[in-house]
Amino acid sequence: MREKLEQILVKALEEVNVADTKETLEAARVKYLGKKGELTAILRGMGQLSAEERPIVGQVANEVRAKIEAAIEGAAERAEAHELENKLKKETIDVTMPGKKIVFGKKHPLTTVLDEVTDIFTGMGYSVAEGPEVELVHYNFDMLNAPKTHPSREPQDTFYIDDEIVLRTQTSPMQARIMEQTQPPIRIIAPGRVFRNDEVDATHSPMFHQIEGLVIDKGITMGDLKGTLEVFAKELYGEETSVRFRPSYFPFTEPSAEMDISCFKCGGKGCPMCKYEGWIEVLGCGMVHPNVLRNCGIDPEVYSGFAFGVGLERITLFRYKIDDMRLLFENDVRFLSQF
Ligand code: 2U9
Repeated sequence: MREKLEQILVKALEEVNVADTKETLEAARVKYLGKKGELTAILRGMGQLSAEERPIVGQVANEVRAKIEAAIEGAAERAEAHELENKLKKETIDVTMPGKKIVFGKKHPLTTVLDEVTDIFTGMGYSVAEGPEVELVHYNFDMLNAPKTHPSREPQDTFYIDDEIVLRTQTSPMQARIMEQTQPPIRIIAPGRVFRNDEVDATHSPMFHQIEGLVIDKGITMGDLKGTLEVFAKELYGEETSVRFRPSYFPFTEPSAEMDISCFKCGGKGCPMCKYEGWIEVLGCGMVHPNVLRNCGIDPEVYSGFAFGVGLERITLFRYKIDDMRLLFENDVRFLSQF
């Protein structure tokens, strides 16, 4: 039995000495010292030995176990160092290689212009309000003084979810919600997506963005409207920009107007950009209709206000001299990264 033990020791040490990974060492440990290992099998068979032999063989077996364990421990340290060395070799970085180019993203032109418009109005003390794109007919039309027969209510123009719910056609419903919830003074802009049942072409899209503004307070006049929107136009298109207001009609404002800016390309002389008119239409506006104030629980005898609506795509196309709105929605990075 003693010889058997020595043979096991020699074999185990040979195996441990050549093992160079944690896995092969573990396999050797299980093979010799594990529950079903060779050394354990010998210890189990010791019952058959005579009383004199048992302590001697027991002592040798313990020495063999201790030697194998010590060898495994030493080999484990070597294996770890060896593995680390291999890993470091594999992961060597060649600092002379050229670096990988990092491609930085850019803001979409619509986002850039929206951010600029937001800066202009928050600079004048406005807050930004956002509301639901799927809206009740009540807020989208009824509260805004739109007659029951108004053509914009027709399904040819508006996307209906059911009789009472639409995809909003303007961001005005949001402003009606704000007026209903809060008492003046109110100074907000409401940017967001709006929807119209339109065919896609160079100047139309069934989804576009609007930025609307609303100011309600005591003593607000058309003079405040004109002054505010002139500051807006000059900040967005340059100090040399002039504005003019033409009478118009919206159900929710009275009087209503459209604002033109002097052509930024020809300075007002006339060119293809402004169709030789010298002026370019940029937004609709007006004094909030007393019926709208009343609908929202605000007394028109005490308060007055103005509102405006700007098409974000339209002002972005002008801003960057892009001639087709579809380019803003195709998401071709080669095109978008120019701005
Ligand atoms: C409330 C009351 C009044 C918002 C306004 C416009 C004029 C306007 C659009 C036309 C096409 C902009 O370019 S467009 O997308 N809008 O012309 N919008 S006044 O008036 C409001 C808003 C909310 C409660």
